Amino acid sequence: MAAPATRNNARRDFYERIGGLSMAPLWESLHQLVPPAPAPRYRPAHWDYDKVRPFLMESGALITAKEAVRRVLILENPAMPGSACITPTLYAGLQLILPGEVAPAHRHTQSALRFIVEGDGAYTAVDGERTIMHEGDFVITPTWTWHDHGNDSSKPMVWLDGLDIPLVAMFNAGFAENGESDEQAVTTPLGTSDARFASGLLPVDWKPARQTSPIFNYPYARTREALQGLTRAGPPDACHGYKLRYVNPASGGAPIATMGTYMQLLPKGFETAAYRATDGAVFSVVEGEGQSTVGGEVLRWKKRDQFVVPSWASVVHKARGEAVLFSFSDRPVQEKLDLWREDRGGK
Ligand code: GTQ
Repeated sequence: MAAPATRNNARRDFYERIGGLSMAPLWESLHQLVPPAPAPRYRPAHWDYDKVRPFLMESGALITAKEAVRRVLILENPAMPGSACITPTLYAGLQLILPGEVAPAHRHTQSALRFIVEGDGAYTAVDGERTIMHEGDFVITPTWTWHDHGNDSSKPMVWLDGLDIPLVAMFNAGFAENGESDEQAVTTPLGTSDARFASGLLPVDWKPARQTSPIFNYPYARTREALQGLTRAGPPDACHGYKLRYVNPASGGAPIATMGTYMQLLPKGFETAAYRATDGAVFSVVEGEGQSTVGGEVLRWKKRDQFVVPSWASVVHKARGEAVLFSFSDRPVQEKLDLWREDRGGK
């Protein structure tokens, strides 16, 4: 072998020459390409609603929902500037609809979830049926379904948008169309999907045509009742407190194929055992206040705040009073691909 300097020069020269053929030496990047454990290049982050809300309201005076199509302030991971991503696979934003406004009908292959942060009484329409939204409701607009949003109430309405935009972009599978009118025609009476699918019953001859849930609003009143019931039924899980996942009743899978959604209750003063999983997750605080220590960083949160926990970062949640947290992640995708892992630290 030649002396190190000569050898390094020879290698650099070699890399340059093969670069001309669009080739590169694997041995220079193998450890990065196949890391011994996840080494995410994004960070924990927290958005304080008291700081965010004035800007949201200011955006309401700058542009109408109609002109903007969707008046949203994107929550971008501070370690991924310009990406419009909150994690490498997920998009999140806060959408504002003022009284009397309509966000016009369109459809796209990206799936969306809405988690209602503030306000009551606005609607989302999905493929001809409307649902009225209340704080804490979880609403889906599945892939390629027509959707428009409108606010017939007297107060601003704010929700967290979660979309699989980065995943769809990675596959180059994005398509979108605008509707012919701002508001799509209502063809199905209010409450139909709820009546047909949300009571542990299904229409007798109904067969699912896709992975998406036939329920498109999972109201907070029911979710809260379920959590409350759990607290009476047994002790909390060491890592999660009382945690439920939203489900497509026709399949047992996630309501949206690409995003898992969860709601958890942390009893007063409860501190979770250290936990990590390969799905990075976006949280929205529904009730209470507390803190999460994420990879050693302390995020202090309260009702209506949003925060993000990266893949494989160790997380410990601590509630001051009783607290309720909504979250979403790409876990169903990782599970489909046999990739999802968790580390409960023995608990
Ligand atoms: O409501 O359709 O935050 O298409 C980003 C893209 C919301 C929506 C977003 C969208 C939407």
